[in-house]
Amino acid sequence: MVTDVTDLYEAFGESRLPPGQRETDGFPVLSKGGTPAVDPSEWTFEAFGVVENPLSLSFDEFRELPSETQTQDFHCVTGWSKFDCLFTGVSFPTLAEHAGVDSDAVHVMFHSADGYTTDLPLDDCMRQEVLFAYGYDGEALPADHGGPLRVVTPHKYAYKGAKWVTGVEFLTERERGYWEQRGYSGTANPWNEERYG
Ligand SMILES: Nc1nc2c(c(=O)[nH]1)N[C@H]1C(S)=C(S)[C@@H](COP(=O)(O)O)O[C@H]1N2
Ligand SMILES: [Mo]
Repeated sequence: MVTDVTDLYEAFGESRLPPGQRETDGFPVLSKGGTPAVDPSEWTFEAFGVVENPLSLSFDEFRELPSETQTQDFHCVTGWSKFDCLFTGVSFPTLAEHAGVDSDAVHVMFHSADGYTTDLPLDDCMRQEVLFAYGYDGEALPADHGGPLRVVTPHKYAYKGAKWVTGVEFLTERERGYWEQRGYSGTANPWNEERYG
């Protein structure tokens, strides 16, 4: 079963294509450096910070979590958007439930194998369409696009979606991620053109 969430823009703006964006057919690769070598058999995923049940999962264990497949749009802050991406993975709320997030958690930091980090308010993460994705188009997520596991955030600019994600940290106050420390928006709503600041 595939859930189509490409209508989520209706909660944010008039048009499916956010202002200042152009639609692209391909799927560009955008990374701050190269693609890190991640061996899925060595890889572990951690959920930590203010949680009752810190998680440390192998890739096989991660894939035993309840999963879903969604059709989503993808908006890069540099100006391209890709419609109708088919991602399979575990929703953020499902993961948060397994970790038992404490009631004083308000913010989230995602950590990646290439040293990348990105942060979001917890409320912006607790949405069904925020996925820890290991599948793309019915296949394993390609390494260039963040395989074995990445985050996707169709309601935000895509820099909020950490590729090669190795962990999610629950915080009691905001900390800033890689691009957020360099002037990019903390909230990154494409329909308000929250690119900087
Ligand atoms: N770990 C990591 N995640 C990352 C990045 C990165 O450099 N490292 N770049 C971000 C940016 S700016 C974008 S637009 C998307 C690009 O994803 P793609 O290469 O699959 O198109 O990944 C985001 N996640
Ligand atoms: Mo981006």
